[in-house]
Amino acid sequence: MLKVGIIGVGSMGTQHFLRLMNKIHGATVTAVSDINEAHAKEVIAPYPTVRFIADPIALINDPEVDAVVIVSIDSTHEEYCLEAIKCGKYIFCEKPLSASAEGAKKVVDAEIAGGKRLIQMGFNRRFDPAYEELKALVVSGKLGAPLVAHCAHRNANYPAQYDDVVAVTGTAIHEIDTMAWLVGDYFTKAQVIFPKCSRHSKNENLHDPQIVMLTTSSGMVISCEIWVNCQYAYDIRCEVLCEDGTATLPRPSRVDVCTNQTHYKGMTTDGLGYFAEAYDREFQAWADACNAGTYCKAAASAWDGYCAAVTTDSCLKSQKSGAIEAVPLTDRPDFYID
Ligand code: ISE
Repeated sequence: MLKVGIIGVGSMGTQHFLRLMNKIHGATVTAVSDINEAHAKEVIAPYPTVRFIADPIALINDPEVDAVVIVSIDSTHEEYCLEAIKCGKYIFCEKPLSASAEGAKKVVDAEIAGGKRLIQMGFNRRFDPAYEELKALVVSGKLGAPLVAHCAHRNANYPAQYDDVVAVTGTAIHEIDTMAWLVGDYFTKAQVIFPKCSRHSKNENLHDPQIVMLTTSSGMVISCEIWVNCQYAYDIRCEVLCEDGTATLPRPSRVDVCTNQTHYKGMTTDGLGYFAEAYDREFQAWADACNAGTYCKAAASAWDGYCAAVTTDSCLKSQKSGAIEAVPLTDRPDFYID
């Protein structure tokens, strides 16, 4: 049984906690840490075997913790990954791996120096059945080579502190990792374009929506619309244009309603619920791999986390310059080739 320590039990961390306690086979949570002690104690109260450990570094070093799930605020991920690598413990790290490409590189270098792949990144869409089907079709070549993709990442409503940086490092990063994985290529150029700003944008530090344009090394162009206060629902879209046809991510199946001369399907605002199956599958794959003493090949590695951080750094640069910025990636080291 894999003994897991979780750092951060906000809304996503709490869901990961409940998932590991109730759904995932071969894993259990033994300890939890959070800056909000009262809240963390409420979350674990129904589970008397789970301890609260105030200091995340102590949690990582605890002998009753074999593996660490990092769901704390983004700026802490790098430090906790480095500590867990030092302890030789398995890590499930929510994105981003670090707040900067430089920080992400330190984590990659530490993992390589330790000689064992310990990190699985929480890029959940790699485990979403709809995305898996889309990727399988695109890479099969049945539609010819992919040329262009259009993605949309829409959140209904975000807290006022959400800004342009998080729009890239917290939201666009999903499109960045997903599209690199889906088309099996990486980016050489990135640009962020600011269209007219919505009146629902909650402060002057957030331009909403924005469009992230990515060019891959084969010349494919990918547009990612990032709209975090779209108001109407959580909505994820992806259409890939190939030489002989197009492939579109299916919408979640919902009841088709006809009433009052109107025809509609409901939508949700709950992003965590939208991808619940993907989260379940990525955690089961993680627990199985850790219990087998290895890593999950289907999941994103620390190197993928680093590539995403290099790309988000270029996007942040472009938000300021308005220009097309280079994505300065080097070749994948052998350590990360499966
Ligand atoms: C958040 O951090 C996520 O991971 C969600 O999947 C995404 O929809 C949201 O925009 C991010 O802030």
